Amino acid sequence: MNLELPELPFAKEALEPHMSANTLDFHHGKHHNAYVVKGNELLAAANTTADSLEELVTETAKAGGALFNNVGQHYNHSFFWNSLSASGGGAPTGDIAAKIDEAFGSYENFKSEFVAGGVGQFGSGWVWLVSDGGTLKIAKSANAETPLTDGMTPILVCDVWEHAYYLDFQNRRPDFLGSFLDNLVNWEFANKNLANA
Ligand code: MN3
Repeated sequence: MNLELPELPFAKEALEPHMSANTLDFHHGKHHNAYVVKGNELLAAANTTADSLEELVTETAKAGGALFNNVGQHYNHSFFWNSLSASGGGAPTGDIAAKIDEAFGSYENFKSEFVAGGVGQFGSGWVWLVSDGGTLKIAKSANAETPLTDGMTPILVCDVWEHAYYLDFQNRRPDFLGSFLDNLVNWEFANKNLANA
């Protein structure tokens, strides 16, 4: 099995001014690419029978270490690019809208909890919307960790490592998270994941 850097599912300038082409050049072209290159180097020396990325994440998570760190980062970043859309942001549409109301009371409550989750993730990591046995929840993970290995189904993710927002928002992580929800979040992707949860 080989890791492959996915093409961004939008033009590099398409998310401006909320996420700049410069941020994507570094974040996708350098940070994510480095996990792919290093992951493949380590995979060449590893014995794995996994035939999907999700299986590989679950398998390598058991041992942890450098291979998992690179594979997990590849999975999380690939999921993050799909969580973004040039025509995204704002209140949810489709089935996810009712599921969010059911779990959080309202979209406004969901928004506060998601932003608080991302702000409260100390240091580097991720804030997720997940389905846990059919119920939507906010989850946080550090570094390469992912709620996939806790048996939850990821629905959406936002990267809260500084490299995700520093060029556009400097140290203002809460503003970045608010802008992710207001301008970029891809509800179509969320609905697709919900349907498979
Ligand atoms: Mn990142």
